[in-house]
Amino acid sequence: MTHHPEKLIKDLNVIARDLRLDALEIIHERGQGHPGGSLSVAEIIAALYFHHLKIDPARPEWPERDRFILSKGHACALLYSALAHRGYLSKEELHTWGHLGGRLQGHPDRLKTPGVDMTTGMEGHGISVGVGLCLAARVKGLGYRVYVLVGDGECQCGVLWEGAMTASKYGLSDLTVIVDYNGVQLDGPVREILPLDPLAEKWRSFNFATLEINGHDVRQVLEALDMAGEIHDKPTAIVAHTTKGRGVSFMENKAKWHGRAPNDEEYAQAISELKGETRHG
Ligand SMILES: Cc1ncc(C[n+]2csc(CCOP(=O)(O)OP(=O)(O)O)c2C)c(N)n1
Repeated sequence: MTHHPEKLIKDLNVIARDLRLDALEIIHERGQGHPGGSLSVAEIIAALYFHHLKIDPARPEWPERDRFILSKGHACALLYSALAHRGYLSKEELHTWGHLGGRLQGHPDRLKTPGVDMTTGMEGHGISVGVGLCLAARVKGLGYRVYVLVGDGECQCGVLWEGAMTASKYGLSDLTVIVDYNGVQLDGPVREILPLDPLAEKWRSFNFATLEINGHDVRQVLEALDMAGEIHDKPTAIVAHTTKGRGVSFMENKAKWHGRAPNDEEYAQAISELKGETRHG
């Protein structure tokens, strides 16, 4: 496994913070969006887009590029922020999110936004498309890998497990599923609505190599992604324990902040906390 230098970890943590700031800015500006599930995936997306993925922003359709599917498409404020920081979009365009006729739709649209590999928003389907992309790579002899980020609430969708079974049937070792296990879904805690535990065992029983990590620890994220690359006979699932609303005290672990934009006062408080100026609660 590669050793990841301190500087890389530090840089990725700064990027994760910047992505949170930008995501909240555009959610606030637009007056809608999904702060909770965007804030929970900042380190995962930073690690992927700013280190791990084999991508080239100048060639978003490069056939050999790694694919990333944000299956929990409602968290696209964070993804769009990453695409802007990584050079797929300008910072100005980031502020056109949701504009009629614009390239940044309310949920990710593969046909409109450079850097988006699957149109998502209806949860449950990212793994199945990821399976198709992996099989296509085999047929075409292309050497890319496919990463699918799913929500824990999303793991309640039956169709997700159909995709998982198929990935396992074909031994798709180029597929890595990352579960954002933040414990909260749209209207309450996952364990109360439809419990998933033991989640890692579920993935193991579907014949995935399965790792459990702290999804806010950039080093653990990078190491898990590396380990997935060393498995050659089956797909990998990374169960990443995270906090919904991570970094903003009054949003953390609150279903209320699943799909609601902050007002001006809440936004100012959130930004000051993310910048490390204040922390309430
Ligand atoms: C098939 C489907 N059903 C319902 C929804 C509406 N919906 C949007 S987000 C969400 C909750 C998702 O929870 P989770 O996957 O845990 O997302 P996170 O907590 O990470 O934001 C729901 C039910 C949807 N997008 N797709």
